[in-house]
Amino acid sequence: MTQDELKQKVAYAALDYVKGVSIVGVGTGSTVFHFINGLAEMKSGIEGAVSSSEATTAHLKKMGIPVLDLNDVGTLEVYVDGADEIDPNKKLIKGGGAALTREKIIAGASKKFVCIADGSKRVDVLGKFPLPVEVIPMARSFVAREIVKLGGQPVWRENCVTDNSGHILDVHNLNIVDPSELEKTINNIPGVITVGIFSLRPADIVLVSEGEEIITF
Ligand code: ABF
Repeated sequence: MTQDELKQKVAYAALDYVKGVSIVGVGTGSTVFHFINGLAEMKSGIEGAVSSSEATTAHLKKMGIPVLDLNDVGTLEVYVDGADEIDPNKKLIKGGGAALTREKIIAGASKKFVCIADGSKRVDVLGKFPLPVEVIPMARSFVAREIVKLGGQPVWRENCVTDNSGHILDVHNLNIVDPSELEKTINNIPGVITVGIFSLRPADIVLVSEGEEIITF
């Protein structure tokens, strides 16, 4: 199977978790792209979706799924999203698609976070994938210097402006042994909008496609 077929397979497996749910939180990325297609196919019973990015909003609308404002719907039953890295404790690195802030908001507002990915995203220790950090543009250099003090090597993702008008630093060379601690530390640097470690609010269920198999943990 190609990587895209693996993404589609796991995305369709996640449809089991949204049966009977009227409003679904929807993440961003190429795996979620397939999930939205699946959602559109089984649309009966779905009132609408809360979207984590402009790209997801556009695809949801194209597939005929109403997009709702998080402020109008309260707590969500289920949020389905991908990840860039997943550790054995369901802690994640996200933000490769620059949608981390809205993704973290929806994860926080959801009772159940179902993470979907192909097997290549599994790691023992987070940090091989450069850690995305969204920052207020004027704080970019300051935040970068603070991150250097923590041992990381930040690289400005040039030509990337997020849906919230933020900039992204991709931090290389971090071996994230205590993800919750590092999440709090980076969150506390003035000018940081969101750090792409999802540890304080990890996934609740991870579905991973490995060949023909779907592994759940
Ligand atoms: C988003 O989609 C991100 O947080 C993450 O960067 C990405 C996952 O990538 P893909 O599904 O395209 O492999 O949820």
